[in-house]
Amino acid sequence: MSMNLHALQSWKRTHYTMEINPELDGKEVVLSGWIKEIRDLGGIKFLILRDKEGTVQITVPKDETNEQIVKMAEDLQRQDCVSIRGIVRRMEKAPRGVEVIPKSIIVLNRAKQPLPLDITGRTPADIDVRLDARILDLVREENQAIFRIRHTALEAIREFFSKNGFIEIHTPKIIATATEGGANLFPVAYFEREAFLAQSPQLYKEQLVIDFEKVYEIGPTFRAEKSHTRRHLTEFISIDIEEAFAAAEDVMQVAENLLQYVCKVVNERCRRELEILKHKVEVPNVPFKRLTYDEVISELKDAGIKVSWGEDIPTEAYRTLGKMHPYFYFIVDWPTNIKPFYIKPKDDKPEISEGFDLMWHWIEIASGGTRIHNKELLIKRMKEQNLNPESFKYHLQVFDYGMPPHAGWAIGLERLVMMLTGVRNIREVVLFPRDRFRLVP
Ligand code: AMO
Repeated sequence: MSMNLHALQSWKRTHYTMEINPELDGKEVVLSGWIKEIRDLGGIKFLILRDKEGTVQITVPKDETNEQIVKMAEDLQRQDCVSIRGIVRRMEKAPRGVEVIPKSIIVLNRAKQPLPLDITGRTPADIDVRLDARILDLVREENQAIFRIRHTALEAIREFFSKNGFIEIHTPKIIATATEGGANLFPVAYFEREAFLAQSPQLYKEQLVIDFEKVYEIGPTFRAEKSHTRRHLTEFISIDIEEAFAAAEDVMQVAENLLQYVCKVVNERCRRELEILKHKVEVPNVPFKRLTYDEVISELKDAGIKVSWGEDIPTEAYRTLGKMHPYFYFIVDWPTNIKPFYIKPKDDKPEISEGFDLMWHWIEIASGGTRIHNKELLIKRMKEQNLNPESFKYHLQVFDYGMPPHAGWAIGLERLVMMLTGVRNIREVVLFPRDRFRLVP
């Protein structure tokens, strides 16, 4: 049947699939969506219709249905886009105890067969095949669950920050100088000049505490990250906070309370999604364990792994540490020399910093710390890290405007969503992931 716009008005959807229940028995409804599955039992044909809410069974009893509808149903294929007008029927044997008997069907668009993927997910495909046909891949129930959990986590995060007096900011993503050191910056041709994609909102969020005191940003960050692992992306969403008149311990409490809240909310609001993923989210108790860098080194030594003081902790060592400390824990008191220039050295022991990392098993979820708010000390630390203070001119001038003591952190959203969904590859929780080798689609 060909459809003009006027005709389509009378085909306006009356219900989403999940609103179809046995109480609607006998009622006429209009549903719109995509064919997910087709089963033919000879005398009877079952179509599973999917929309954004879920699925419902469309049943075509061939001898009771008019020939034209039977013929149309016979021609339907997976992922065809359709509207169906039909009568709801209570049916114990059907999923959720209900089915819809079609009176008329319009095909809004046909999907080209064969599809590159099994949209039911029963024939598993390699992740690269899936990502190449990502739009089709996202139709699968598991992916719908992952992105609903991601959505709910973001909703909870914004609720938490609003309740706790933080204001949401957006800082520029095209910038002139590196914030996390020059190594993994993406250069951009910016008219006659060279610019970079922001690695972090670090400097802007620090500056903005003068105006707003408590700020947060949820935004994209870019890292020319060569590591091709299951937890590294070249573009990810960073959840950043910065707070005036605060030190590391204050913002560590914000982080643990936030994580506890997000776990609680996802558990409450995403029950169905967690069931689909067969995943349990444990709501952590606060406070989280706080291990010092020295304690970590010594625990690793006892486990037969040598890390010299002042060195970063290698991935393999983290894996061992994660086994000793399942779930969340902080690592505090890092050597100053392996933390960024803006992290404050301890007043009484400057070789140790007020920086921290927040770990989940063996994966780093967040890092942050108390910042330096004294301009001279900041310049000294820049020089010690071979950075040129001249290129931070605009940042440094703000320290003449009454910079308060402040602290903050950043959580990687995708690593958080890995934790909430139980998936093991970070690419699974990004719609269109970007890594060392993937730039399309
Ligand atoms: P850092 O560089 O540790 O800190 O980043 C913060 C958090 O972001 C996540 N993350 C990543 N996620 C996916 N792919 C990557 N390549 C990647 N790199 C980092 C991690 C990490 O803990 N400015 C500081 C934060 C601060 O001090 O406020 C910063 O950017 O979860």
